[in-house]
Amino acid sequence: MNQPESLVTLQASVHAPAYVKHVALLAWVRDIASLTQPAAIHWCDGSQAEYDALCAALVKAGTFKKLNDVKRPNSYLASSDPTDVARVEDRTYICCEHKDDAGPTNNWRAPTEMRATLTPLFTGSMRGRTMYVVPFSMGPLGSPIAHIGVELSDSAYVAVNMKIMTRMGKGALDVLGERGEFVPCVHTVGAPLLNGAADVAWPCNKTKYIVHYPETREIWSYGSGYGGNALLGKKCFALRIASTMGQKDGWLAEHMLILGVTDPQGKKYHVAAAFPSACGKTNFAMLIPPKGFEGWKVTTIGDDIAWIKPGADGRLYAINPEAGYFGVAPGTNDQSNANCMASLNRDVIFTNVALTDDGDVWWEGMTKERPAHLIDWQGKDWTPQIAKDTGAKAAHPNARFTVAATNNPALDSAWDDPKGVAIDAFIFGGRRSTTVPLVTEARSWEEGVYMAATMGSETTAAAAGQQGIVRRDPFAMLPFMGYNMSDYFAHWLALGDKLAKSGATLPKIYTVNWFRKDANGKFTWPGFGDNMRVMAWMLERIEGKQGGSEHAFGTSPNYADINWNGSDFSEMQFQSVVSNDRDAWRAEMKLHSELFTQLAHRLPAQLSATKATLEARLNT
Ligand code: SAT
Ligand code: MN
Repeated sequence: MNQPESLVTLQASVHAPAYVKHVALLAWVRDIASLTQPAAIHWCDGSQAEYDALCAALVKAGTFKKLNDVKRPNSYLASSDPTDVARVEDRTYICCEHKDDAGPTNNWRAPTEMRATLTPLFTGSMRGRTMYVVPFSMGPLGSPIAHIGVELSDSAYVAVNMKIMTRMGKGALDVLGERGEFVPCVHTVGAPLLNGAADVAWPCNKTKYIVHYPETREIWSYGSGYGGNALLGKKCFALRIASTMGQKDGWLAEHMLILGVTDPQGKKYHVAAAFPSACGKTNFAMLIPPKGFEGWKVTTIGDDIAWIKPGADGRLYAINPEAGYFGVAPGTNDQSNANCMASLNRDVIFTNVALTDDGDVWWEGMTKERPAHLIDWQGKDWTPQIAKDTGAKAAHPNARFTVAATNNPALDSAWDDPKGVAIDAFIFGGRRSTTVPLVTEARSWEEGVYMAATMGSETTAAAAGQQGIVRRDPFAMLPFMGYNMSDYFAHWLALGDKLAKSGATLPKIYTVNWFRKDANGKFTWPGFGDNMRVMAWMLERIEGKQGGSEHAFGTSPNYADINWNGSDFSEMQFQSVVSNDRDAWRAEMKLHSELFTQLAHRLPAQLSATKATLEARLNT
């Protein structure tokens, strides 16, 4: 078939392969190229050959080091600029027409104002660099739950990470066809190479903007090459933009892992769990049941993001929109997460971990014995003595691995199923050294939404800024909400209402806290595999087969309600992780009040009513 002449001209001007037939895509690529003025355009086909060639080019550029191919085949280490190591929440913007629609928890600018700020920054921002056209599908190719995006980026590091993290390349363009809808994502490191200037290993800019226009479904990211700032399919699309799509179309985009649990009788459950960044989602998603839980099996569907839609049967079906894991390396070891360690045996991109003398990687907590010598994440010599004297970390606390889901030995057989899996329980957890008990079952959907909405967590290295500060992190979505937080609570309440009215059984809602500490600052609960004990209690509760004690906030297990096979966790220790201290909770409720004051403008009345009921219970 002859192509219309205009299409041929467009393809030629943006160097598109002949298979690209989407006129609006071609026109957009041309427009962004004329704005950012790259030296070349590369259309990513997503092939292994392309991945290998880009990685080789990154090695040549000094961005990657190839690791010892015997110890860690086909793997690389990237060391970032020391100022570009985490998401930048204070530089992240939701730019909708009305400030109220972004709500008080988001940074807001009017779209016209933000465009006026960004246009000069993006003008010529890719000069001297290649612009990669990165088409990707969030979700299984062609799934009715999936959506397509195209990222234009001047970073080859982004292109290769997107290959692992998404279904990237020609397959996504095939789904898009000639007229399909895609979310346009523009990313530049903001470091044009002028007059043939030499490049640096990790180009970036002191000025950073991570910008979302929910109404036109666009993402513009400037100045950072790192993680969620630059891999725009992840937090920017799959959470911030997708949450607004879900609000409009009746579904949920959540910061949740998804796992399958099969009991010894062969009955399979699916659980979705929300935790803030760097609070153990990857570990929980790959959990290996402990001694005493023979016959139980946990399998991974996703470790970070869930897209959840009501099915015709009234149940909630979840897919993992991603295809890989961008997980925290420090603390990962054969005890904490053996499945993860096995996933990392080959085909990995590490960012900001340390390099061993034999060309492998190391991070704090990887082995009991620390290596005698390393090159740290900033390229400096590191020894245990230097660490002792200066406090220098071998790996950055937010050092990451990027690896394909298919490397995970515990991958669930349905992980790529376009239908998704039906969710039986939602879990919400924060990182709290005090106050919040190990596990609580909400008495109702509303009470569960209240507990998720008021969740607090101590901040981690996943975001730039002070660490260890308790902040409210509703649904673990504070940094990832694309619209007004109060409207989001209302969306959850309305969805529950609608499903209940249809006669469906709603998933049960639980809150957990693996992170209570004792007087010496040590974690009391062993966590990791032992979290299975808590999960088994939840699943037995769903079956109506397990007891618990009701308290002000819901139902928690008694010591005897938990399976302690193979554990020596004592009843006294258990009491110290499930206890509800009245004074601590009164102080906590004040923090809920602060949140509700902040969100008052559109806060659903049911949540204030639930709060009043809980407070009355607390005071009796
Ligand atoms: O950098 S990411 O946003 O991808 C990781 C995280 O903070 O969860
Ligand atoms: Mn995350």
